[in-house]
Amino acid sequence: MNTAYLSLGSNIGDRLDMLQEAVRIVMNQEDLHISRISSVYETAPVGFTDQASFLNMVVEVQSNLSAFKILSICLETEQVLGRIREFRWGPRCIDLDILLYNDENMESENLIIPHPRMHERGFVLIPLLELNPNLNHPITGVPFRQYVEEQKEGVHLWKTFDGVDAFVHSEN
Ligand code: X6L
Ligand code: MG
Ligand code: MG
Repeated sequence: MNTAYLSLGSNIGDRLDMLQEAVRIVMNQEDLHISRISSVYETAPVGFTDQASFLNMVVEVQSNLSAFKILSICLETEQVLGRIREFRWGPRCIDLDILLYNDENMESENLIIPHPRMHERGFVLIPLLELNPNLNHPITGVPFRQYVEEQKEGVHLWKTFDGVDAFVHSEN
């Protein structure tokens, strides 16, 4: 069994509903189980800053699937939810990224793991550390909690749910 962590983000439309729909689609895949979800955070946009604030969260996945198959599930989920890519770093109704796949380090044309900039992004690190405070960066070996110190700005706890089922069934 493999453990992966996925980062989810939305800043267009009903942002919470988009996160919920994405989690529902992913958890309905065969041979893949969402074991835990982080709280939802409201986060200031980074990269391209002149856009709406995001809701971000991280989910922990258990699966026998390869990282490539999980990537295709992420991209298909974005398609099903109607993602339109207008420009790099621009607004999106839903984004699903693979952060970690076990402690593996892989670089191929369309997939790099660990996610190359994850240790520079508070909106990724804070929800990830909520799920697993003792994770180390698979390449550098540095605890992620050491990277997060200078990146807490603009990341605010928005809502906590009592488990995966409570999250996907919550009405808003
Ligand atoms: C210098 C240059 C500093 C580029 C930062 C950071 C670029 C993050 C892209 C960067 C740079 C990104 C989200 C977001 C995006 C999200 C929040 C990206 C890709 N996605 N901001 N910005 N949440 N809060 O999910 O992550 S665009
Ligand atoms: Mg992203
Ligand atoms: Mg992405």
